[in-house]
Amino acid sequence: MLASTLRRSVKKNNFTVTLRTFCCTTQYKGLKYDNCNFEVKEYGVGLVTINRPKALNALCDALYQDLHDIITKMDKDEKIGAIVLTGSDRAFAAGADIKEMSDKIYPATYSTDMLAWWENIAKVRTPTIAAVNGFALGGGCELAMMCDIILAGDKAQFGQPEIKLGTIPGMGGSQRFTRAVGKARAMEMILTGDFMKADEACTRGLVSRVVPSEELVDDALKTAKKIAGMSRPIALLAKEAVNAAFETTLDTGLRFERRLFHSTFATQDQKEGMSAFSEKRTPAWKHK
Ligand code: CO8
Repeated sequence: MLASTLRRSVKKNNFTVTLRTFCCTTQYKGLKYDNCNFEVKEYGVGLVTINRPKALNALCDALYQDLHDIITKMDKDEKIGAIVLTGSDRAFAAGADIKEMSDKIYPATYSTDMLAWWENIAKVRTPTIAAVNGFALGGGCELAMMCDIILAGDKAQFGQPEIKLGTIPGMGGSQRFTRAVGKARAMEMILTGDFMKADEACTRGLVSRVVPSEELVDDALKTAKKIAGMSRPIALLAKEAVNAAFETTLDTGLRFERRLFHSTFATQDQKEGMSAFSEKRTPAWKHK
């Protein structure tokens, strides 16, 4: 009853505001974070905006807790089919918080396995898009690379400048950056600390597309909406298949892909998708 009342008001009134009200009546009610903002769009997309402007969105521990909390909630929400993570026009994130890190000593970094928890963001099963405007440096670049797709605003800059601080990437930069752009360029970037502009990042395959920075978040939301409009279990299988390419030999990966492909025939959505094609209509996914 409540939902249908709200859905009616959507047609007459302001789309986003009304639906946000609907979302706030569920598991997101009253949630507020110090270091990020979020919205749940009616079309099944979660938008998380890193918000620590004084430090160019530097990734402090409290920011991790906030991000992890909201992204985990969204990941568990069966109404959400894609998550967009973004920052500000000036910075997606300018790295780990240098001031928070500077006094740490080796035994504590090792015994707490410092930074290992950030890998939880890469383990999210829902498809994720990083919408990067401004700086994505150090941990910020690594966080973007934990997402499934990176879209860049035309003024975005990527880099792993840890060497200038007397340290090295610690959250995947030496591995994911190298896989994305190849050894020679990754080596040059990581050894010099130089930044890479959006166009080059796109040419080298680090980012999927470059768009005018003012259109970036809308573009990312549109892409996320398209993904969220697919069958949820099939999208998860597709994501798992692509990710396997980074972990296995070609032969094992091909077999894994084929097994996942076979498993799609156990879903109602495969029947629906193929029937809808034959009947020249839009599929009505059951997400089963
Ligand atoms: N940590 C803490 N504070 C930061 C950071 C950071 N990474 N980056 C910027 N800030 C702060 C500045 O200290 C400054 O604060 P204040 O006004 O109080 O002095 C404010 O943000 C604005 O910065 P700037 O005045 O420097 O702005 P500019 O436009 O002149 O320069 C830059 C922008 C080029 C981005 C510059 O701020 C910079 O070089 N920042 C550091 C970038 C960097 O080295 N990043 C890598 C950090 S190390 C790292 O990420 C290790 C990875 C391991 C995993 C991380 C897990 C979280």
